[in-house]
Amino acid sequence: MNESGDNSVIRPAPVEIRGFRHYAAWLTRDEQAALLADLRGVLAAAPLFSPITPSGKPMSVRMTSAGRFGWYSDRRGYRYVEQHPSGVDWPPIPDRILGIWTAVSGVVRAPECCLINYYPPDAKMGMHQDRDEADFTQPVVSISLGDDGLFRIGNETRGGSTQSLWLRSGDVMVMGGAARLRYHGIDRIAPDTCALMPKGGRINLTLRVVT
Ligand code: MD3
Ligand code: FE
Repeated sequence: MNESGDNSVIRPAPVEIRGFRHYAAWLTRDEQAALLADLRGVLAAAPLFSPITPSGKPMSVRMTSAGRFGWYSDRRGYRYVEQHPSGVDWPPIPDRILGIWTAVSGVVRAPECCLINYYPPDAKMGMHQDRDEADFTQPVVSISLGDDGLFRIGNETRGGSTQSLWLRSGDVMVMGGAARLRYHGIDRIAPDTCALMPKGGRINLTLRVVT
């Protein structure tokens, strides 16, 4: 029996990069497909939308959330809100996703937000910090599905040297400790690098404790 409670899968050991723990190919192909099926249910209840940045431009990444809180942005700024823009509560975080948090996060609190980012092949996400949460001792866990994404990790302040790595379908990352406040972003997606999703693109799930 391994950490995630599955006795038939040998899980890779993580590689440490600037304080991030990168578990390459943590999820099997079958688990990725099952996760995608779970997400179809979430997306049916809470469809993807294009957040507007405080500067007034729509983000190229489309988003939605599951859990008590969802991440939201408009002209008034970035924040967590308790309802989807349609007015409905965010759907619950699927159990399979909570199981991944339990296996890798190393903390006892449960995630309160599962942000679902969908990257069409031409989308990117600029360098930023995740600092809308109340407790930075709680890690962030990220799960990648679909096409490869070029992830860039910097420092706790803007600028300085950065390191890049490709995030592939089934990879899991844990950002804890000093890495929690590092600048990071997605420079580009490599189109048609994964057959998991019929129309291509990349999905990233980020699990966070918000309060
Ligand atoms: C480092 N998402 O949603 S996941 C985000 O692939 C975000 O969609 C990217 O950055 C994506 O905020 C990167 C890796 C990640 C996620 C959260 C972090 C790295 C992080 C929080 C703190 C530090
Ligand atoms: Fe982020």
